[in-house]
Amino acid sequence: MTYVMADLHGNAQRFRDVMEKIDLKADDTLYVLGDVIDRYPDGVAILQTLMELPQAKMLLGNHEYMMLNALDPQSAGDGGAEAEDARAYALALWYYNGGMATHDAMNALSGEERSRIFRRLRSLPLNLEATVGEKKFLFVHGAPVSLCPEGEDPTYWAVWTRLTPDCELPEDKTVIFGHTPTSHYQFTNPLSVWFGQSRIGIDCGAGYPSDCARSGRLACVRLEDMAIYYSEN
Ligand SMILES: [Mn+2]
Repeated sequence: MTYVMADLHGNAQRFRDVMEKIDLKADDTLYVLGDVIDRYPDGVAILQTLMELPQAKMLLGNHEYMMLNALDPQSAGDGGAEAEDARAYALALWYYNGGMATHDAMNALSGEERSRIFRRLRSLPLNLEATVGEKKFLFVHGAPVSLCPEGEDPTYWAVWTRLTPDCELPEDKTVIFGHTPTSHYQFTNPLSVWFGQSRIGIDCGAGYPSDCARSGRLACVRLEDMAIYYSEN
């Protein structure tokens, strides 16, 4: 079976809850469409779990991208004043978006383990494709990289862009995306998976605070039959 989830945002309780429900088998595949880290404190632990899980295939999200830009020695630039400014800005942007809890967890690791995590994150794809039965799917965090306008940075574009309900998308495929909570497309509380025109939004706000007026949860879709599993609130 083929499962898809996105935007876990460090929420180990919601992740565990959904993993128990889907009860992943050795020949299943679990696509995780980015933003495993930040907001809740367990993002690094979930990342480590996914790195050891042979069924897991992960995409880069804007939060992993922010962490690389803020911490990865390979993103540090040449050490000049301009590079230092860019680094300081990257850290501020990351903290503004809930990165501090992740930074604390990274600081508690050995340098070797941090390097292993950076290496894995740097290697993550921006999009993935899969055929399930007769249906073709394109997995993205924010948007299909094939639509990146000329002159824009493809990584930045793919992880930060928000899809609209009617923007043009590659035909003949269903695009499954995270990044933009489904409350942008429909009013439901708690948030639910959104089915649009050849696009399915699955970020149901697992990163929302638990005392938020709109309650978030982690969603996982099984593509063979479109069964949806939600974390309990
Ligand atoms: Mn995102």
